[in-house]
Amino acid sequence: MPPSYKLIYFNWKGRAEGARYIFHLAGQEFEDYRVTKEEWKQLKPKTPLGQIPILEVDGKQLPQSHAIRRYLAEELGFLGSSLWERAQINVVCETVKDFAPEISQFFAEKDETRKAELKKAYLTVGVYKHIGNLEKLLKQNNGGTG
Ligand SMILES: N[C@@H](CCC(=O)N[C@@H](CS)C(=O)NCC(=O)O)C(=O)O
Repeated sequence: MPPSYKLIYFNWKGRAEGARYIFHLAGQEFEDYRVTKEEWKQLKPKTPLGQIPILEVDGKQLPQSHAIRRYLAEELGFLGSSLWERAQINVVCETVKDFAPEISQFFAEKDETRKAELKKAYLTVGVYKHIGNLEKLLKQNNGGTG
């Protein structure tokens, strides 16, 4: 019998969306549990690292979004069939991770004017560098087919 999966995160895409994609791609049922800000205050002290996402597998808790995605990819058959394939997949994962620091920068900014400037700079320039890198990887791997 397959394990029971519960993915716990806020009601937005953020650090849980990759795991949600993996579940959907695999056709694997899971509980997509969306925590409210109020609920989070109660839940936070009971979590392994005081942060979400958390994946519960048969009740066991796994924190850290990258660890969750890699675990699910391996468990659900998306982590390659050789060490070389796995390394190539990890190259894509690391390239996707490169998006995060700039997004976090404007997300965390408290000054609304500065936040808008950082967001605009990211959406008009920064993001294209990372998308360009993903496109290079796609071309180098025959459009993702191998
Ligand atoms: N390195 C962690 C970072 C997790 C993280 O920063 N989670 C945020 C939401 S995106 C969080 O739990 N914020 C609420 C809090 O820290 O109380 C991961 O990738 O899972």
